[in-house]
Amino acid sequence: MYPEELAILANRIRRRDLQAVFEAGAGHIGGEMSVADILTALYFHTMSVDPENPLDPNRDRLVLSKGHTACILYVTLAEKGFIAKRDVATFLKPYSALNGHPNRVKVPGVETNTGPLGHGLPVGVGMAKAAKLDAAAWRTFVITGDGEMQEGSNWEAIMAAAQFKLDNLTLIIDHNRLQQGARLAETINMSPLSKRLEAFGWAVEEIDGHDMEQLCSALSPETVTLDRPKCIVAHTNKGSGISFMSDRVEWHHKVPDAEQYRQAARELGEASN
Ligand SMILES: Cc1ncc(C[n+]2csc(CCOP(=O)(O)OP(=O)(O)O)c2C)c(N)n1
Ligand SMILES: [Mg+2]
Repeated sequence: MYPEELAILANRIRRRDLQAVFEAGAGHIGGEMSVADILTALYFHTMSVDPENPLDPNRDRLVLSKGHTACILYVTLAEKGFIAKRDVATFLKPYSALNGHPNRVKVPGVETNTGPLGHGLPVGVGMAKAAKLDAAAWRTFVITGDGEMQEGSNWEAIMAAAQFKLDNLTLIIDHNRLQQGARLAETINMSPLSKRLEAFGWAVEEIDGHDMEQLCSALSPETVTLDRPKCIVAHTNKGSGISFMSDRVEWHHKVPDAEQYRQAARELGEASN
């Protein structure tokens, strides 16, 4: 898929996510809008996965460590064919497989359960190490939030990945500068993330996390450095694509009312034309 097509698809995924959160009356819409382009690039450009064979041993793996944004992972998996599109409407409903955090037992395509922040990267390091032990070619991708990088477990994993020379591991940090109730800069300031990762022995690339061309290039195997794990610091906007949510901390967990929903849908609709 070309970058322009990917951008249109990402926008459709945003719209479906918005509708699901509105109808469910809960979700993490800000962080879902910020990660939409990253997920779209991974599933429709970079990763080798087969919805007909979700447990193919040679598949690439994605761990969405910022598991609170599960809804947009479900929408993306539905677009890719892992789950039925009509099932997205069951998000958060009783007996639905589509819970507030992703569950690998319930949802095909989900590689590991996430939700408690700070655990996806350690799991991803284990996956990448396993591939190395098997001399297998598949790659592991992990997406974390930037606030999530305050969790100490991530830094143990970062050290281990460098020690194991895991050049088959790519960490994408969704760097939207906001966490649950505040800005990172006012909580524990992680900036500059790139220098920190470099100091730990990683190859680092900083990109605009809403630019499909930059995303595709940074995710491609040609831009991997031999023997080094890679970190993509993706500069994003929480609430990206919806003017009144963009870069606003309250939209971490807020749900739009009917009028806000109509306006947001209008803006996303216009952006795709
Ligand atoms: C260990 C742990 N502590 C607290 C939470 C509650 N929580 C859910 S989302 C969130 C903020 C995450 O911020 P960030 O990682 O920047 O994600 P994003 O901005 O992409 O939504 C917190 C504290 C959690 N899920 N896990
Ligand atoms: Mg954040």
